[in-house]
Amino acid sequence: MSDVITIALSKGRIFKETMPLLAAAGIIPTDDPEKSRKLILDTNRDDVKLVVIRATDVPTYVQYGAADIGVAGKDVLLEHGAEGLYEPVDLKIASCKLMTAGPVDYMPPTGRLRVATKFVNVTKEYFASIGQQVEVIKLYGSMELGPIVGLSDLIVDVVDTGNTLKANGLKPMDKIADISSRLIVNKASMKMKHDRLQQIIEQMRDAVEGK
Ligand code: PRT
Ligand code: MG
Repeated sequence: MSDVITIALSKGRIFKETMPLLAAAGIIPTDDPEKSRKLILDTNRDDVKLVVIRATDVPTYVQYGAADIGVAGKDVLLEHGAEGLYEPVDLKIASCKLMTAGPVDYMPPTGRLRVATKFVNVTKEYFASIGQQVEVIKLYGSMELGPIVGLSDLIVDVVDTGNTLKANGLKPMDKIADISSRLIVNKASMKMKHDRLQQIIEQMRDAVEGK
């Protein structure tokens, strides 16, 4: 039904931290994503549904209009490219840093630097921007293993407390970007469902700013 507003979210920290902001916009899910197997959650509003998907898929759903709006980490948006998306509000949730990291006793290799990451595009751009030739190795998770098993010299990953790096004998090195989650909006939806979307955007923005 084209009249429905669909909001794309991932489980976990983004879902948890987005709930109070959605509540401020008068939207409350009637299913719990951690308990339910449903991928489409109903809300207190007949015209609003939530789709709960992988964090990295959120920009894709919104880009193609499968969801009208969504919440995605800036890390995911940088990697995706954010084509066809508006990014009207920094929600200031799920904050962390996108960083390079390496062994605590890191020594640069004599040959070409190898970097393991799930952020292939961002990593290539970053090292190009500092004029360093690298070989980027795509992984889908547990990047911290890379340097331990000799797969790579460095990794690029998001870091919050740094405890995961430390527990694996790694240290944070250079910051690539400060990260927080952003509200993203499909450009066509913004025209077609303008008034209702604008209201949700404004109410979430006010909630972020503590108004
Ligand atoms: O889990 P899945 O593969 O489905 O996707 P995901 O890992 O991208 O999703 P999720 O829910 O874990 O993260 C969603 C978003 O939260 C990310 O895109 C980031 O924008 C943001 N975020 C904030 C983080 C962290 N903080 C964070 N600490 N995402 C991941 N982490 C990881 C970190 O890489 C480390 O492995 O959590 C672990 C603990 O971090 P430390 O530094 O506190 O030890
Ligand atoms: Mg995760």
